Amino acid sequence: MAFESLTNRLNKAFRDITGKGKLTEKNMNDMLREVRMSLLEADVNYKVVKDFIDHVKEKALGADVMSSLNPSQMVVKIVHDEIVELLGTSEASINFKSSGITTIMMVGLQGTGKTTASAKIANVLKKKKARKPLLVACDIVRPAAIEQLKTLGNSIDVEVYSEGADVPALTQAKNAMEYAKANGYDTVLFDTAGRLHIDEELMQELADIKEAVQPDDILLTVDAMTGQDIVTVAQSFNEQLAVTGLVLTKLDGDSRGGGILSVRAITNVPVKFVGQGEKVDDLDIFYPDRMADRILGMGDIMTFVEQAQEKMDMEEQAKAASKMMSGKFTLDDMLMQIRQMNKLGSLGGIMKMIPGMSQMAGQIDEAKAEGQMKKTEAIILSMTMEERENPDILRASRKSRIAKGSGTQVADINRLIKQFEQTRQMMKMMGNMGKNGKMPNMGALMGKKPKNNFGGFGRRR
Ligand SMILES: Nc1nc2c(ncn2[C@@H]2O[C@H](COP(=O)(O)OP(=O)(O)OP(=O)(O)O)[C@@H](O)[C@H]2O)c(=O)[nH]1
Ligand SMILES: [Mg+2]
Repeated sequence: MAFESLTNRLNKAFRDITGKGKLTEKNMNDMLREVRMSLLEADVNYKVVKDFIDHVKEKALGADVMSSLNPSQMVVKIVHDEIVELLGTSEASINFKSSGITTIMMVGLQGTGKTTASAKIANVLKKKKARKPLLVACDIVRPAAIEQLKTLGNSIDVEVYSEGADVPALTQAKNAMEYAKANGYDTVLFDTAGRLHIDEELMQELADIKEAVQPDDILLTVDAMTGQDIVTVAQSFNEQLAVTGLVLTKLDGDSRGGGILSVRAITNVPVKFVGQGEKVDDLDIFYPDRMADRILGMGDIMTFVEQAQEKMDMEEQAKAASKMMSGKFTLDDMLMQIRQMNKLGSLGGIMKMIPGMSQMAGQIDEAKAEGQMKKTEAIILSMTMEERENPDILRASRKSRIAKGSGTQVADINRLIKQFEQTRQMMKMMGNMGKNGKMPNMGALMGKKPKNNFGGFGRRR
């Protein structure tokens, strides 16, 4: 299993730090040292490691982390995000031509998986993208190469174009384009020959084919087991051919993972696919965040990361709360609050996280509260922006329009407006108390109006 030891070491580093209640500069440095060692041991390029650690440090020392509810978890999240960054933040796909035939050229060193990947990609395009692909056997060097591609093509029911081993690859590539045009193919994949090392002859052959077929994508297959050498190989292919995407192969093997983490960072070429086995179905579109999850090992760590995300949402709430306390709270803000709360989970669960409100959590009728929130949301959504900003303009005719629009009664709207006014008043009051230097006791304030589910949450101390 790829990354196994990297995953284990990172997990240990994280466990050490999250086990400690408080984040100090020392235990953070200890953790980062561990992370650095784990990456170097996994054979990640030293320059990539250095930049990685610098970025993490910079972000971790920023005010955001230190002020957050659980700084240790936040640091783990930063490491996670930074790994996603390293792998490329967005999913990259095939550069399909908007009209005409899309051409994809596969290049790479010998045995890295070009032929297999050609068939795998053709299979994905046919099954998932409803394309009509044609495979072209441009490897006439290795005797069995044409047969190999034909066998693979057969198994996925994709035609293979070949004029045999005696016609130059370049000629065949050109003829294949004519053939594709004449026979209604919309995507042509060229499987090319590999070499043990990069040499001029190979590069010239590839450059000629490139010139002839003007590929929309030049995909370089790199074997995940290669380690750091991947980087050098990828760099020189990229310099000479301007590679548009990487296919990481043999990720099902026992790779240490280093090459994968370095190659994208150094070449800046996105990874488009990952090969995970010898069969034609063993190919995945590359998703950086999923790969990061895999490297970090799901389970524990992901829980930390998710919790940290929630904490960040809470900080958003705190910002909203300060707006509320200045008395500038509108129905639109209320809507945001409701949505934020829905994202966070059950009302009782949220209240438990808020200082001073945990005792009340048990008293809430969840189902009723959820229903009420949905109703409120529907009502606000039926209002115009102007009405949300200034509910005073709501007269009978507007109210009945809103009631119709939201499937509620005018009485519901009156109730909401009353509740909103109370919340706004209370917020203002709390804001003023805060100004006097006395922090209000949220629980006591809320306790007086247990029916009001909306105001006041999210304020941290
Ligand atoms: N386990 C595993 N094996 C793979 C994967 N991709 C390719 N292989 C195997 O690696 C070997 C080489 O694959 P090919 O597709 O023939 O590689 P190539 O780059 O076309 O090789 P040449 O044409 O000789 O340059 C074959 O035995 C494949 O079955 C993969 O993702 N996982
Ligand atoms: Mg091959």
